[in-house]
Amino acid sequence: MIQTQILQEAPFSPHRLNKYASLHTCGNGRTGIRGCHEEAYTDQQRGMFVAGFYHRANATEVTELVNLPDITGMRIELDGESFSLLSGTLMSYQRELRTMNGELYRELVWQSPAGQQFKIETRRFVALAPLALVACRLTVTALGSDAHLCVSTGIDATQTNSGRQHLNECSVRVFDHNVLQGCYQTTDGQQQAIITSRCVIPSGASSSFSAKNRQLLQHISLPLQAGEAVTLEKFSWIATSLDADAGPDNTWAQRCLEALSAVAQQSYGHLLMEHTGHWQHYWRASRVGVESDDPQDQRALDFALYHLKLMIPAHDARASVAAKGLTGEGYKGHVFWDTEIFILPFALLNAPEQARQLLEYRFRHLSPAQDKARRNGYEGALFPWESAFSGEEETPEFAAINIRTGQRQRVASALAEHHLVADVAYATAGYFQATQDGEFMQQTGLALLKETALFWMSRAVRRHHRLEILNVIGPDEYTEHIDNNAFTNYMAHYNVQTACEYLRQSGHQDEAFFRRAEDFLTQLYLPQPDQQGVIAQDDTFLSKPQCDLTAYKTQQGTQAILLDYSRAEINEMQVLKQADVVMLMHLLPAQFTPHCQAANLRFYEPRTIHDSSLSKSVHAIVAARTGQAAQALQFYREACRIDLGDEPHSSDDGIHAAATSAVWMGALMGFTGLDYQSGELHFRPALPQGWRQLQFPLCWRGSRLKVTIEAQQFTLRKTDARPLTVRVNGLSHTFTESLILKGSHDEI
Ligand code: IFM
Repeated sequence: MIQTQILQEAPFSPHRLNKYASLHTCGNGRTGIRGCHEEAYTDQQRGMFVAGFYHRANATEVTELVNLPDITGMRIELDGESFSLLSGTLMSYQRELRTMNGELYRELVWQSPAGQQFKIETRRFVALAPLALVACRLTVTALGSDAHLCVSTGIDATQTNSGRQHLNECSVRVFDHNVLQGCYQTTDGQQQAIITSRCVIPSGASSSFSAKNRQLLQHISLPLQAGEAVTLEKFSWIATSLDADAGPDNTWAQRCLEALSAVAQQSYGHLLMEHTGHWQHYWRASRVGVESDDPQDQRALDFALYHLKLMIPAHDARASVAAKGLTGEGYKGHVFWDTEIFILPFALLNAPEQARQLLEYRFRHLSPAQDKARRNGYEGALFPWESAFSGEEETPEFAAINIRTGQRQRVASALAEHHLVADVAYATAGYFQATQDGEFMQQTGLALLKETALFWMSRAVRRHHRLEILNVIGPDEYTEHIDNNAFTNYMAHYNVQTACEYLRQSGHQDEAFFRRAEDFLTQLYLPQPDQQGVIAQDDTFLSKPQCDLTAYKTQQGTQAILLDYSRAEINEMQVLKQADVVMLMHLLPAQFTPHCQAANLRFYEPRTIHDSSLSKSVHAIVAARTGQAAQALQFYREACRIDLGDEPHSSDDGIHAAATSAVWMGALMGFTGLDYQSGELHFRPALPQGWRQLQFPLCWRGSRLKVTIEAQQFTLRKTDARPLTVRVNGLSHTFTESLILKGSHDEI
C-alpha cells in the first residue's frame, strides 16, 4: 500500500473553514464535493459540482458551473443540543484528507454545553468507480452516560452559486421509507440532475421524512448507550443529463434508484476498500517521490497529484478542467489556458489518452472558435479566453464593481488575450511529440494546428516593413493593449511553424497556405535580446517607469496594488502580474540561450508581483534550468504554498488548479530539466540542496519509464525492450531497458 502524505487541518479554526473546504475536496474528475463539515456554519460554502454541468441564470449573468444540491450536510443533535464546533468544548480534534484513497476523515471529542462528552467520527469519499457514487459515514459514541441522538440529513436544494439559483425542483420523493430522490432541472429547462440518497440506519432507530423549502430530509432518532458506538451510513447517487444513460425517458429516475440500491447493499467499509484499490492503482502509476530534508516537499507533490486526479474529467471529452477544478465556484468553473499549458503536461506524461481528450474538448469547439474569429474580422479559430460547455466566449464583460466609484472595470481578455490560440497549438504539438498518435493528428491535431495558424496569419498586420501583432494582452494581465508582446509573437510564430511542419509531413496540399505561412514566418517581428540579453515584453514596456514593488510583493496574490493604483496607471508602469517573457523561456527553452534566459529572469522578476498563482512555479523552472538551484527552490516552495500556505483565505473559492499542476511541473521541468516539446526527451538534472532523490514515472511514446535522479546517479528504466533515445545534459543516449549514468549532475 502506498502511504501518501495526509493533509491535516489542525487545530480547527473557523477562519479556515472555506480554505479547508477547498483543499479537502473529495472527487473523481467527474464529481467534486467540497470538504465542508457535516454541520452548518454561517460562513461555510458548501459545494458539489459535476464536470461540464454549467448553466447561465439569465442573459445578464455569466455561465457558471452549477453548485448542485447538497448531500453531505447533517444536523446532529445530542441530548437535544445541536452539535457545533463553535459551542461546548472541543476536547480533541483531528481532521484529515487521506490522499492515499481520497477519504475525508474527522474524529473528535466534543463536550456539549450541558457537560456530556461524545466521540464523533465522520468519513466520506467520492467513488472512483462508479463515478456517480458518494459514500458518507457518521459514528457517534456517548462517552459518559446514555444519551439521545437525532440526525437530519438528505438532499438540500437551497444550495446556490453565491445566491444564484440555477435549478428548479421538479419532484421530490421518498421510496420504501428509506430512499430519497430529488429531480432538478436548470431554470432554462435544458439540463437535469437526479440525486438519490439512502441512509442505512442502526436497528432501534426511528425515522421520519420531510420535504419543505427545497430540503428533502430524513430525520433519524435513536438512543445511545454509554460507550457504544452507533453508526449511520449514507450513500448517494449523483446523476445528470450529461451521463450516457440519462433520460429523457421517465425510467431514468428509476434506474438511479436501482443503481443506488445495488451499491448500497454493501457497507461503507467494503466500498471504501474497493475505492482504495483504484486510488492505489493511480498512485502506483503516477506518484512522484522526493527524498528531501523538508517533508513539506513530498506533501506538496502528493497534494498536487491528488487534486490532479480530481480535476481532470477523464470520463468525458465534452468537459475540460476548470480554473479551480471541481473544488469551488471561483472563476465560475471556466476553462482557461491553464489547461493546455499547466495541466495537460501532467496528463500527457502520465495518461496520454486524457491529454488527448483535453485537446478534443477544443476540437469540439472549433466551430464557435471560427465564429468568434469571423466576428472579430479574423480567419481561422479564435478560442475563447474563458470557456465552459458550449465553447462560446464566457469571459465576463466586466470585473467586480469598484465600490468607491460605482464603475465597473471592463475585462479586456476576451478581446485581446489571444495567446490562448497558440497555447492550444503548443499543447497539440506536444501531445504528438510525446505519443506519435497519428490517428489523433489526422482527425484532430492538423485541424487545430491549421485553424490556429490561420488565425495568426490574419491577426498580424504589416507595419514598419514587417508583420506585427498589435493590441494584445500577454500572460501578464497588468499590461493591456500592447503591441508585439514577445510571448504572443514567439508563440504565434511557433504555432504557424509547427502547423506547416505537420501539414507538410501529412502530405497536405494547400500551397497557398504554405506560401502565406512562409511569408508570415520570415516577416513576423520577434523582439530580439538586447546587449544584456533582455527581450522587451512589448513595444513600450522598457520605456515605462519602474515602481517600487516591495510592499506589494509581500502581499503577493492579493492584488493589493489595485488599492493604490488604477489599472490604467499600472498599465503605464513596469509592473507585471505574472511571468510573461519568463513564461516564454519556460515554453520554448530551445530558442533562447541559457544566458538570455537568466538575463530575463534577472530583469523581470523584480518587476513581477506574482499576483497570479501561475507565476512562481514558472520562475522556479527557469531559475532551475539556468543553474540557480537555490533561487529555484525558493520560488518552488513559495509556489507550493499558494494553496498549502498559512494564509487563511488563499483558497476559499477553490484550489488553484494550474498552480497545483505546476507543483508537479516545477519538480520535473525545473529540477530534472525535463523537456519534450522538440520530440526528444531532454533531461538536465539539477536537484536542489536538500533533495537527495527524485523519482517519477513517465509515459513516452507508448513506453512506461521510471526516472530516478540522485546526487551521483541518473537512472532511467523502461518496462519494454524497444530502443529509446534520450538526451541528458545535451548528450544523446540510446538504451533498451535501462540507462544508468554515474557522476554528479554536471558530469553525466
Ligand atoms: O488563466 C489565468 C490567468 O493567467 C491569470 N488570471 C487567472 C486565470 C485563471 O487561473
